[in-house]
Amino acid sequence: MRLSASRRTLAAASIALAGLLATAVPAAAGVSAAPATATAAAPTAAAAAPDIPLASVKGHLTQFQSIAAANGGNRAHGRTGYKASIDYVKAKLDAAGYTTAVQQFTTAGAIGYNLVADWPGGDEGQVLMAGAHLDSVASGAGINDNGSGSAAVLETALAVSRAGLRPTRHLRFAWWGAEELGLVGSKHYVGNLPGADRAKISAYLNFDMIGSPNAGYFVYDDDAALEKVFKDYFTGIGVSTEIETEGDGRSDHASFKNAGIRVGGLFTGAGRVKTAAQAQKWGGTAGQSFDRCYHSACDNTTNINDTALDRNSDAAAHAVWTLGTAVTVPPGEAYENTGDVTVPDNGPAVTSTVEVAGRTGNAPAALAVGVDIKHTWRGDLVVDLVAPDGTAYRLKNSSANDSADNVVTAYTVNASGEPANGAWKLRVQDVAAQDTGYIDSWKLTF
Ligand code: DTR
Ligand code: CA
Ligand code: ZN
Ligand code: ZN
Repeated sequence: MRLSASRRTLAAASIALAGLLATAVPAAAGVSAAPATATAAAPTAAAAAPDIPLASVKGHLTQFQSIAAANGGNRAHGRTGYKASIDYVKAKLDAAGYTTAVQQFTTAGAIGYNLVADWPGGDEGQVLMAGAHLDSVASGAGINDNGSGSAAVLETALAVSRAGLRPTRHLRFAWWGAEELGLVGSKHYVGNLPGADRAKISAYLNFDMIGSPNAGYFVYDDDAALEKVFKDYFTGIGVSTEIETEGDGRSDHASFKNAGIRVGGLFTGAGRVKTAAQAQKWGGTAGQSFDRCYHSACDNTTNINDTALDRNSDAAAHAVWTLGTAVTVPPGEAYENTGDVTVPDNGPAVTSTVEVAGRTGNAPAALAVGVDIKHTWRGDLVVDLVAPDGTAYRLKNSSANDSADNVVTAYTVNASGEPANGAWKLRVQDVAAQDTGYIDSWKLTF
């Protein structure tokens, strides 16, 4: 927080007073701080996920509707409307700088197509995938099922390009063919992926029906850490969620899960009926199915709940940004994330994630947390270590008097009550206007 001249005088006085009173930034229980040393560098930092514009997502749905109208009323496998859908999505991604590939396969006597788009950069040994099936059933345009997921994944990929995101993990997006015939496209992709390449996929996120008119907010519960990324997002916007219970195997994530790959995803419901309790918390109509046009001709652009589509599109982007800038470090002593994360000035907290895996037991009573934040007037900053179960350990409080730059400090936290494995986060918030910065890197040493 940069001060005007008059406020600097006051600040100087209060610093002197603070010195006399020997007050300091109170260290939270179990946390001690080594003295900070300051260095500065120009950041090219990754921000938090941007808002995904609903209008852009709906623009893609309008295109899908037009494609269906021009191709016999559907976008089904083996029909011209499906290949036209592939061509539309591919053109957008090629123009946005993606490396795209169309994978062919044959089923039900017709050629099917998967579209795979890689965002250049990131660790090729840690691939984060997000996908959606692009095909509809033959009876209609398939706007909610699954234009909604396809459009949200497309717009998230385009947002990555607009942001010039430099993720720590390599990002790969995919649109599957012939899901409606039994997950055929995604099964073909996973089945033809060499074992070594499958092992590089950190997670696959699936989005199939995320704009249902009588929407529910369901999160896949196949993987606790991935489920938490989505649940935390919805908690942050005040929306409660339920775990998706319409049964495993019902969409393309099953192709990945069956190959031992971690999966997560979102769903707003299909033919099942919304209960009174669900209507109470989510709105909509009890006793009516989540999507009355499921697999029907009326699954067109009027068959979308804008609020649900918007929320789920933003949640998808949040997950891609969060998981895309996280790292999974093989078992060892030090676990570090060097991805830059912009800290919004006087704004919401941001996090940088390190996934610890392969350890046994709890974290140590003297867990070393090395922090490197480049930020002028570091007194603006509040810094916490957040354990995988959400427990927060305060590392640094804000201070109106600490005008020095950068937080380059080694903290020690008594984390002996926390299981070692899981997604640990460094959470940083700038709580005062002016002065900006970014998380440069941070490290856990067990
Ligand atoms: N199989 C999907 C719809 C569907 C039904 N249950 C779930 C659960 C999770 C995701 C999707 C679905 C389809 O008809 O495309
Ligand atoms: Ca949005
Ligand atoms: Zn379907
Ligand atoms: Zn579907």
